[in-house]
Amino acid sequence: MTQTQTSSATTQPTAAFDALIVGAGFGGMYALHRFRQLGISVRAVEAGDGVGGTWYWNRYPGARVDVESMTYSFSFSPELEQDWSWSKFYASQEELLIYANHVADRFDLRKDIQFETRVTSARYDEATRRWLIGTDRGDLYSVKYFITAAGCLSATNVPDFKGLESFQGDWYHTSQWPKAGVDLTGKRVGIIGTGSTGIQSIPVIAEQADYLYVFQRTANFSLPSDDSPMDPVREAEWKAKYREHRAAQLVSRAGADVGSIPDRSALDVSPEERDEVYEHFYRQGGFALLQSFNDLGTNLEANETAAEFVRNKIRAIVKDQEVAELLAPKDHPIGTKRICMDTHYYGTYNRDNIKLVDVKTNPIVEITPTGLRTTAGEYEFDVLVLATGFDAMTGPLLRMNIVGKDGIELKDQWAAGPKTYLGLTVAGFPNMFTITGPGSPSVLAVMTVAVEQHVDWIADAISHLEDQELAQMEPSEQAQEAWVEHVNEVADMTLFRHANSWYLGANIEGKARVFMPYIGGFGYYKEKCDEVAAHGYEGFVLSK
Ligand code: N01
Repeated sequence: MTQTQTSSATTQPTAAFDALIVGAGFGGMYALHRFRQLGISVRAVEAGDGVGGTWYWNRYPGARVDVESMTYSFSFSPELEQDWSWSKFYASQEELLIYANHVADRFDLRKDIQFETRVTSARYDEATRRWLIGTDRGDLYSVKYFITAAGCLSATNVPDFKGLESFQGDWYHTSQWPKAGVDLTGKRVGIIGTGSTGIQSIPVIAEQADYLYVFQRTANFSLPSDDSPMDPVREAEWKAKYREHRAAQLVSRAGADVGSIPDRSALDVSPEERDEVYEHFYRQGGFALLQSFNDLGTNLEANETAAEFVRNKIRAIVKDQEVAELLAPKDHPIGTKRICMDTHYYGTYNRDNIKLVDVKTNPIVEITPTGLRTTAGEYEFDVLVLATGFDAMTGPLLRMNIVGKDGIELKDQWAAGPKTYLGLTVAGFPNMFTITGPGSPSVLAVMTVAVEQHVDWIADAISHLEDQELAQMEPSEQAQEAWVEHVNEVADMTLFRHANSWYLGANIEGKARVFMPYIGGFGYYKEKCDEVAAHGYEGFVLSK
């Protein structure tokens, strides 16, 4: 196994490893731990100065996970599971970052992570059958295996607002929030964006700021999330039965052990009974409401009953009915954009220091030195917050300038949308593995479960290659096409194409509209991956 320091001439590799992992979020951390066990030399490269990925970068006020903490944690170490205690049902960003750091310390990960280093290029060298990975620190690593764990929502989207550079106050993108925090006391704040991030941060910012303008282009559905402390009884039950819960997660639809699946349509019951069912699940908080009936994701008429139930909740909470109507989404079925989870979001609009500005009807014209101008008027504020999201899924990969065999650039290969085999590999890019890549359940599954499944599969594939003394593995075009077709086919069975979402790349100008994650179910997907491996890596070309 190679781990050598070599010369530092610019075109010569500066060091060689068997595997290089991009990113030290949850995926990269587990990959590092798991690959070390294979006895290969491995290095992780991370742009931040610490571990944690999403939870390292997204320090905006109110940041919190939308999956129950007991579920959203690593399963690879039963000792870790037993030792760790979450203080809340849904952990805050702060607690998740502490957890990530605990894992890094506990498994001594930091010594193999190069922090404050961003991968800027990756080129497959066919002569040596190795990847050459360049960084913004001048490294040029030669590696056999190139593993991307760069996250699905890590490429920040700062829209090209006219005049942004002229703004005289401070502006922040929520995913690059300063570590020291931002004191908004006494400040007039403007926030653009009402996705999950905006919806989580608006109530917290409104409490601190003197005045808050919310610039909303599209209203989103948000459901209340449970902010209560961890129930010791529930924690004890999970800890006693962790293995059973984990096994259930692995065969589930979205990587979460949610109990029984409903077997009836929303249209099979009376409106009164339906609303009672919705009320029951709404009170549970989180995603539960979307699992009230079996056809909310596939039948527009059924979906509309749930959407209207939530709109009525908004109308009941928000006192000003004009504001309520603006906040009530009417342009997409509920659940076809990532559902948001909030704490007192709608109630925040009853405060007297907040104003909702409709920038769909009256679009933003420009950012001015003192605020922002729409086609209807001007707004003055001291601090601008951009909660404008990400170039999702493909963004983090394409920003690395990846070049495969025959000099083919990934950005060209994916110009009409990403194509992968199992969301794990790409034809023409041998020995490159994409943890939670497009075409895998990724953002539609609990992330910790999704990354562990991918890392385990990749580790087995690497073991196979090493044991058989094989030089490379890449999917055949045919296997890739068949998988892409299947990914599209299952997406077409749902209502997801009815929304202009980042799942489809619709939030980025010029980006191809392709439904990127795999929606056929995590359990089925895992089975398929296992089957491919069990059949000698069916669909792959393995070569000496
Ligand atoms: O980003 P988004 P996000 N002018 O893309 C608006 C995960 N997450 O960071 O919809 C005006 O959803 C844009 O408007 P529109 C979760 O998976 C999870 O909020 O394009 N507005 C939209 O309102 C989530 O889905 C958690 O019309 C502009 C907003 O900015 C994903 O991350 C918490 C604009 C962007 O919303 C992304 O969420 C947070 C423009 N030019 C995030 N450009 C939890 O776990 C954009 N917008 C709880």
